[in-house]
Amino acid sequence: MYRFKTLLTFGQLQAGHRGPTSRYLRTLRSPGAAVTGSPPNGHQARRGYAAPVAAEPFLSGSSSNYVEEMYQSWLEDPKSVHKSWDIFFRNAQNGAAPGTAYTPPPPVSTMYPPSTQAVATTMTPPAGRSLGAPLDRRVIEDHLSVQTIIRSYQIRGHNISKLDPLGINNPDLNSEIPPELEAKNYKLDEHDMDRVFTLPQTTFIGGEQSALPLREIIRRLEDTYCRSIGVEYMFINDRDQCDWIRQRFETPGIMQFTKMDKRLILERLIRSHRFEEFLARKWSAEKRFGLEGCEVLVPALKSIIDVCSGKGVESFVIGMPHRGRLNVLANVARKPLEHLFSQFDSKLEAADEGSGDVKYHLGMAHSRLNHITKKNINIAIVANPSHLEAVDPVVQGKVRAEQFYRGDTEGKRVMSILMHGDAAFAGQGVVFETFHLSDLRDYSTHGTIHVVVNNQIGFTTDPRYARSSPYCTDVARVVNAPIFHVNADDPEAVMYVCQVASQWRCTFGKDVVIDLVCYRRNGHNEMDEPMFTQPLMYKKIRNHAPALTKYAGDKIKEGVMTQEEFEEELAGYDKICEDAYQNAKTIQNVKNSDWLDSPWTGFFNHDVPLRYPSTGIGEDILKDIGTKFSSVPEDYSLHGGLKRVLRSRFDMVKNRQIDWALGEALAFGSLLKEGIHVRLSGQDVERGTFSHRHHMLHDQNVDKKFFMPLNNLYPDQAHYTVCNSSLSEFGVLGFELGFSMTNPQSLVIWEAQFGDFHNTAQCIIDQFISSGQAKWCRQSGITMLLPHGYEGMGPEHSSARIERFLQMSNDDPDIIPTLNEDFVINQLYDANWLIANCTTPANIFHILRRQIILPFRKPLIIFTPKSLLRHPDARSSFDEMVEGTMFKRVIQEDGIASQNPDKVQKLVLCSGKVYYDLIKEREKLGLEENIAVTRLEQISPFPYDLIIEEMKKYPNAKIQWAQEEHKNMGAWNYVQARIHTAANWKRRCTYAGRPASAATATGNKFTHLTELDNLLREACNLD
Ligand SMILES: Cc1ncc(C[n+]2csc(CCOP(=O)(O)OP(=O)(O)O)c2C)c(N)n1
Ligand SMILES: [Mg+2]
Repeated sequence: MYRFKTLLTFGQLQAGHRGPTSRYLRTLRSPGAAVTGSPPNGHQARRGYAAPVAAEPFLSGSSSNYVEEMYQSWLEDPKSVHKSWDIFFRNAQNGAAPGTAYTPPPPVSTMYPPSTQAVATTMTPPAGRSLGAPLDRRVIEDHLSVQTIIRSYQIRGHNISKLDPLGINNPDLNSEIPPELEAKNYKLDEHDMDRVFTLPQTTFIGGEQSALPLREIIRRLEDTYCRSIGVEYMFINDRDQCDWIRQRFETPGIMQFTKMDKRLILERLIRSHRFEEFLARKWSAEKRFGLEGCEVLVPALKSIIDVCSGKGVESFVIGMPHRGRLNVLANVARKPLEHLFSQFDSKLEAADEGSGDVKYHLGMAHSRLNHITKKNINIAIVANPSHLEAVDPVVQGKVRAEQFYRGDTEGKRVMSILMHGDAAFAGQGVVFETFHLSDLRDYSTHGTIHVVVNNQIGFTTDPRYARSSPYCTDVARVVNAPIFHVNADDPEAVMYVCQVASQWRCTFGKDVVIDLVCYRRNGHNEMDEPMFTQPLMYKKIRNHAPALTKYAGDKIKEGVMTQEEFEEELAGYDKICEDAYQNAKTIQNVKNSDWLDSPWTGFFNHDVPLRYPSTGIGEDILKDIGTKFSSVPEDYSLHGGLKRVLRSRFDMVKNRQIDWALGEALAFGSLLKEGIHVRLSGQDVERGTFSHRHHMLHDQNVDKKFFMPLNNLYPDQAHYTVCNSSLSEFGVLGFELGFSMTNPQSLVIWEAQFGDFHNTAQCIIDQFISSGQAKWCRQSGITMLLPHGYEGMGPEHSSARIERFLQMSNDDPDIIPTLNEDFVINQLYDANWLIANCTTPANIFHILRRQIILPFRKPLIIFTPKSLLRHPDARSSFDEMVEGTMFKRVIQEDGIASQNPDKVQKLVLCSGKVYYDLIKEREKLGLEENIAVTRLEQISPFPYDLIIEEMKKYPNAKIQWAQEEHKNMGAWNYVQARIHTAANWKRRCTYAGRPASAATATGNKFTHLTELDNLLREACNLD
């Protein structure tokens, strides 16, 4: 086994080597007749060969495939191979010294019994030697060479395929010919071209034939691997999958299109082409990021949708960048053209809420009949920001959610299509993160079709300076996705590749990449001059006919369509555009909600007035869920420490008390009971980073045996998903955001390991979460749990950067909203997101429930504690959670100070765990009568009503904000302005906290404690 592996590795290494350019096999080609023979015997792949084969001088590493096949045959039946191989394997197995296992074979006449002469004749000897001569070492060597040639084309043929429509670039950034594809390296010459060779089982080029002349072998390999399609798949470590691909590309004559097929391609190409022309004509000074140079994208996508719809897919979720987006919206998703065209009108006012977005970022959702399959399909194009590739994980999350709610466990009914630019696909790390979700149990979407619009340029940057990998698609190799490179000027090759990719996705449920090698006819946008930076390329493009011109010319010649029909088609589509253009003029305003990618039909009941909800539940339910959550399951051998955790939970429940973990679990459990799906995702969330959660109880003796209490509460409860994610923030947060977009009746939570790690997902937070509703009218209840707190753990792990979230909150610091009975709910409704820093388990229970019970959805950011998870004072009683109770936006001082408020000299406002430090210090100094400490639990939107009330209660008190974060961080900047506004600018709020700093926290324990001491002293200072 080891030896064969060594050989294979050596062979692959060889395949990766590039040597000097010289004549290669293609130059030897000329037509040759095929020779028939019996197909090679099938055998089971089985390894166990331990002889020192690699040491044999006549075996090069690249012969391994052939030798392996021989060896497998020999293992099954020693007579099935030539006697020389039989002797060789016997000698090798008996431990012959390197170089001595090989014995020259006997004459061919003695090799085969008469009945197998047909096979024998396929092993034609070299020129000048008669058939009767001994089948010598040369014959074997030549056969091995042929096997290697076949394998080399399979591995490297794509490197020399004709992919660039302009004929100037190499999509793999290398113009050299791989040495494996050079004849001189095989000791074969023109004389050998008509010799017949047996084909190995690893090729389908023979069709019905098992042997072919070398000339024909090479011709077929060239046809398959070196024309308009470059198939890159030999890195896939699954023989069946490789065979599946080989069969679909190598089988002679497999790429066939009927006249109807070709007509359809042409019609679709006409639409794609003329759409851009129409826009260019009507709005010549507008940016549209046109598709010119890759018009084939539209028929390509339509072909993918046709095939997958035929295989049962009902819903397609598409993520795509700017390039060609308008065309795809119009011609693939069938956005009404008048709506699209109206977006070009600068005089239209917005008719509904939201600040909107530019037209090439907007999304949409549409249901329609697929005319080819006659089935109904949904197509959603997900809205996205400029940030390239950021939408990838969002699309995947949305797809996963759709699959989940439909019970589509294998992704047969919902799928994603992701489009990419060549520069972005190679350059953006989130692409890699998204690929790594593709095969994970709770994140897989069971195969995505990726389509790269590879126009061989990124804005002004040449690919040679945009990536270090040969192809822009190499990132996909990490997940063993086959990659089909194809020349976009060959529409039929493109359609074929799309069909195979679609079949692949529907057969294997795995990702696949289509690399449309094309060009960009104009500058990056239509206003951009490409000749500044790519003069040679653009001189070539200027003289390069569009794909439609070439394809139409060919097809008219071929009789697929007459010239008149072609012109009618053009005129017909132009008229459609012109009519829509006229209709667009009658549109008076822009409706942002027309561009929603995830409409929640039935969720919004506008007849019911908005109401702030109670979120408490019956004590019996609290007790029931609490007990089930803390019971040791039968038949599970649990860790002793875990049993102790469960026992202490059990005792708390008995005493009508909860800690943090129980508060969270009771919120989840009660929502699950009410039919709300809860999904908690993030790094190590199942146990919890701080070992406080334990939502999966692992058996100590049996692998993969675990118990999930929250999935075993009630028979008709909703499903609870808790999943440890890959070590990604950008990808996983994007994914969960996408998941949250599908069904408003679900609580979707992403937890950061430590709050500060969210900043590697900043783009999802800035571009999607904080502004998604304003830009795209899209609501999301995505909930982020960000562990936060200064506990002396250093600059990282301490701060979840509260200040950043608050800075992006949309409530005005200078305006007190009208304080009527609807103030609270209206304030929540108007907010772009909700930000909280809770100090009690009851409050975390309520805020999680409020997320679902609110009649609308807003992202929720919760700064969650670390030390408070086990703090003896951070406990709540069932009394704070029963019916009639609700989330406390502010927890007012309720101690001694509150009983005699006039005497209070200072009102300290704070948020989060510092509260516990403050009251301890106050107690230590005996200032309970003098200082009131009030907690802001919901920081944003700012609870003006309650803070005004609290400040009025202590008319003689100074007001101070105390925080453990540095002065330029935490909530200070946000609350200062609002506290002043709440006080009608009549009372001043001072600051107690750490001084401004560049780093979020000190790395020095002593400094940490000194700083804490100072801030507590300052907060309790009454001078
Ligand atoms: C994350 C990010 N960085 C930079 C940009 C600016 N930008 C917009 S398009 C573009 C080039 C994209 O090239 P490519 O991915 O090949 O797509 P193409 O425009 O060629 O279709 C760049 C750098 C961006 N939009 N997003
Ligand atoms: Mg590009």
